[in-house]
Amino acid sequence: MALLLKDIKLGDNIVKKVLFEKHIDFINDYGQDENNYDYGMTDYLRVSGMYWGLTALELMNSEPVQGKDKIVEYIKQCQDPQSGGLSACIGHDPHILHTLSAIQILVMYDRLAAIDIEGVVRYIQGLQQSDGSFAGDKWGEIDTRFSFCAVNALSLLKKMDVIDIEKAVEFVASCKNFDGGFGSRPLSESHAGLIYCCVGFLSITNRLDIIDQDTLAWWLCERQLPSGGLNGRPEKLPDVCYSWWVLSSLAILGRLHWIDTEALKTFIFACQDTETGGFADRPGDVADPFHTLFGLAGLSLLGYDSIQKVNPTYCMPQHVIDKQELKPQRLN
Ligand code: GRG
Repeated sequence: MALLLKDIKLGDNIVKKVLFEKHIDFINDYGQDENNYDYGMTDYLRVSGMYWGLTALELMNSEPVQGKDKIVEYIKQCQDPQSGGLSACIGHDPHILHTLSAIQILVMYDRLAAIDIEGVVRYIQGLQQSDGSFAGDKWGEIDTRFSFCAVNALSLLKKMDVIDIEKAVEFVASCKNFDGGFGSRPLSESHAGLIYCCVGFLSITNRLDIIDQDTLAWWLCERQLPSGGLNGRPEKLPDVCYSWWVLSSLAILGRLHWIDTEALKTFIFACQDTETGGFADRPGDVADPFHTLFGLAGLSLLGYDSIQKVNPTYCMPQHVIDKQELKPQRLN
């Protein structure tokens, strides 16, 4: 059966540069009005949303207008004193994803001392299961995203020794598919987002050797469509966020040059909203901080001038990772 190729057609008037000022204003204005309907509706992802927006600002060499103290104070209030984990917003249950996002922000701002780090370490350690996998929270969902969140956060905290790394690697290896990709659990379909998590996990644990490197890099290159954009799996539309999930994986595997980088740059430029600022998933859609971070981070990997260099494993500015003296594995 033939595969269906879904794609979009790019317009003619693409602005082929990054509209820094507009994007900075867009991020600073986003979600500032606590009485706004959208503010309440995004409670469940707030701390991760803060990581997307604040990292985007850092990559654009800018600082948040509301000030770092206010941000750190908010994060502090999201820590659950009992479990040690952090939640998406004040009063919600803790989750490993928001725990990672909080750690990333605090490391970026050099403010780790603001929270109970021992509590965080205990929380993450307690989420590891006997088969090496990690649950996202106390309710027990298992996913390779959470394995990545665990080693990402623990490596930033220099506490990798509290988990069973060998077992954790065994679980991620059991999620590898015939096409070289990885899914969320054993036998789950390969998906570029999960591949980033597994490749990132293996670069932190120094085990890129378990990857079928050429097969996986081929699968990742197959994600590029005639528009230049990348999709996350076969028969899906391109989305600017895959400029991160796919490209960072290729960068870690040392095969960034296997795709048409100029065509991808044009696609990313086309996703900018030239009126409101910010990037959307596809040209003409509504912009948001998630797609803004991953559009900018993708351009950083492609060497765009005046965007900070981003680390492909951590999705944080390279200078922050250097300061932490972290050297995730990367192939040439
Ligand atoms: C530190 C950057 C960073 C991330 C933390 C949570 C996490 C780790 C990574 C998420 C990776 C992931 C699964 C991304 C994919 C998100 C997405 C757009 C899924 C939808 O996929 P499909 O195939 O639909 O169902 P579309 O058409 O949207 O691609």
